[in-house]
Amino acid sequence: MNTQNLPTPTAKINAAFSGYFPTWCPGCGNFGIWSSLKSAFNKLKLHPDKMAIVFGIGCSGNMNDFLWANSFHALHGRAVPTAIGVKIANHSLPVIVIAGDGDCYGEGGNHLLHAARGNHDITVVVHDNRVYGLTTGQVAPTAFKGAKSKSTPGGIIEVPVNPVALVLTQGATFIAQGFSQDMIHLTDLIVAGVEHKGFSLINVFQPCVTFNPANSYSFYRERVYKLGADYDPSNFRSALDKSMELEEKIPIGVIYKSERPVYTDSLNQLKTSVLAGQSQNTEFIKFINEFV
Ligand SMILES: Cc1ncc(C[n+]2csc(CCOP(=O)(O)OP(=O)(O)O)c2C)c(N)n1
Ligand code: SF4
Repeated sequence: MNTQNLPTPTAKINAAFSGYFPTWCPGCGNFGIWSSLKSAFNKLKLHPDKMAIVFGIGCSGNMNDFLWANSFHALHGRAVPTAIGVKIANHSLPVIVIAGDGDCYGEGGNHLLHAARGNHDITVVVHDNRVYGLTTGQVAPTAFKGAKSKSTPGGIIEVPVNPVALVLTQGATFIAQGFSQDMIHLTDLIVAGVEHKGFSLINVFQPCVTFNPANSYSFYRERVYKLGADYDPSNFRSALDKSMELEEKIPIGVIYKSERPVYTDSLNQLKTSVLAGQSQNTEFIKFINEFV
């Protein structure tokens, strides 16, 4: 790779393009999410050094190479707990997770609900393509009942995971849904999610044009509708009702927003300074060295 193409780290440059071009299939919905994230980070004036992104494993997680920011490519299913660790180490940093539905709702599902319970102040952006893209087309947790895939040739038996209802009932304080083709709308949702103090989930409908032709761009264009000004996202019951709109018509926009203390606000150790800058780290290093 020609490193001359990389952006120079000056104070004027915000988190954006890394200089590496995506390797996704032509037409993949990940392109729209990538563009929206870059626009959102620039709108938020987030310098790459002043934020942290944790990526899952998947086609979605491969964005690690295409965005320029402090980042960590976590194990599959472990992006959320890694992000929580980063946030506790430096709670002044905006921390964002970028991962697939397999990563967040399958192998990492347990972590997601506990992140919501704790109101950990992280923003989780899920590429919901209803399939395992990177491993070439096995069924994912959000696939519709009966969906056929490489791993379910006779159709999936289980009902789909409902991400919005799941995190809503576990205490998430910001929940939104977007569509990767509507990039301006998605950019605004990402900005709002990062600005929100507390756990935020943005579930993004992302066509996988190679392994999931059933949930195509036209499938979503015919079904998604934007929540209007008359919708009140602070109403838990309304949000629960919206979370049940899964197939015929699908709401996009901010579905739920509320406020309660975030996890790190309750830790006395973090009252004076960020953990990463505190002196006990020296003791910690001494402690670790006893085992080396
Ligand atoms: C611990 C672990 N389990 C399983 C895998 C294999 N694996 C890699 S990517 C993936 C699924 C990716 O699907 P998803 O998270 O939906 O992301 P996408 O590729 O669709 O963006 C799996 C099962 C792995 N790498 N590590
Ligand atoms: S396999 Fe699907 S999700 Fe992965 S890059 Fe191709 S279209 Fe995108």
